[in-house]
Amino acid sequence: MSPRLRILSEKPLNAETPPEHLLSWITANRVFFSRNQGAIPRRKVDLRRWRLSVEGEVERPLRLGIDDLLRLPRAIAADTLECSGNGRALLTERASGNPWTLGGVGNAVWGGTRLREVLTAAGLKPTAAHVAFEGLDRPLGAAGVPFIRSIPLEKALSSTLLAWEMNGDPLPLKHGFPLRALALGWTGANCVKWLKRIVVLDRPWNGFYMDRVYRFFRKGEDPSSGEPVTAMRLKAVILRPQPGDLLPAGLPFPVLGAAWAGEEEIAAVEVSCDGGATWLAAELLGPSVRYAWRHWQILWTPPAKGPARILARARDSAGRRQPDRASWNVLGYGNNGVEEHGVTVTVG
Ligand SMILES: Nc1nc2c(c(=O)[nH]1)N[C@H]1C(S)=C(S)[C@@H](COP(=O)(O)O)O[C@H]1N2
Ligand SMILES: [Mo]
Repeated sequence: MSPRLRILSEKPLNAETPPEHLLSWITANRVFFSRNQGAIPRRKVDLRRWRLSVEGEVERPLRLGIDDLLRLPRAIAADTLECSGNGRALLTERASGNPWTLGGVGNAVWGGTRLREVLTAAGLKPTAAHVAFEGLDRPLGAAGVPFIRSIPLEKALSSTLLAWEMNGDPLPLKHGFPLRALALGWTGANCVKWLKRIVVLDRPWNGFYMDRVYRFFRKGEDPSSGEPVTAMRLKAVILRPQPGDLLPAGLPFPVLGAAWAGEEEIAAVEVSCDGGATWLAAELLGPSVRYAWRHWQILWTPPAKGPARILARARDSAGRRQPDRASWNVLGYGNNGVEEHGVTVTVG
């Protein structure tokens, strides 16, 4: 296993990207976080035998080989992928699940074709309403439930990619070789890896990974009554300095971070280096591309010796603001609290 990642669990493999590797616009494949509910296939499937089946509420069920996909119009998209549980370990009230801190996120340039091309080729019946995806991974645990997820047809037709390339390389085995779905701007759970089957449905898929998890619910509530996790939430994270770092007084220090907004764009990031008393507009860095994160910086000259608390907050193109505090839910999804992501350093 790569020593560059921080392992949260071995079986299934869950591992996060250390903050220093989140500083580049593209997250290299070898340091991209891994999140799995089941066992990663042991080896790459033989492409001569692999088929993608497209079935359900379609006029013409299809069985597509990789060559069939390569003949479809090509699509390339940058997409920041974040696990719904990223930031869970930063919540003040404990929530169950893997203890992700900052690194359950990464940005890649993905190559493939639009899901719309495949659905159009199969011909949608008027009853079509949701699109479900199933992978080749082996379920783990007593229940042995396969990771099947569905997304609304509107998302499937407007902004979902079927990707076989990641940052210019064939999709690595860990990230879904030979094909994965990417619902652009939505959390990782909506982006099924190792695709073997796409089923068009007249309603959402009914199963464990739709109804019991990936929903926002509170104690005592039925999980299936909770709102499903879809788009990634607006969030800014501080990548440098890190909690506990010692910064020299009187010397300018670039405070660096990243921010993302799901289907929206980052409009602004503000940073406070005095625990929220005063705020400065950060400079946005790098390419501005839909569905991809923005990096940002401010130059801060720490004044007096002692502890200092740094906070960052983002605003998006829809006029939304990042909340001061996370809204707690049983499975700890969507933590985008400004306070929860604050960093305390020592100026010395
Ligand atoms: N087949 C399959 N696809 C899956 C998963 C899985 O367990 N099995 N996990 C999902 C979740 S919860 C996330 S966050 C992303 C993580 O993608 P990555 O491992 O390529 O970073 O994959 C998604 N796709
Ligand atoms: Mo996830």
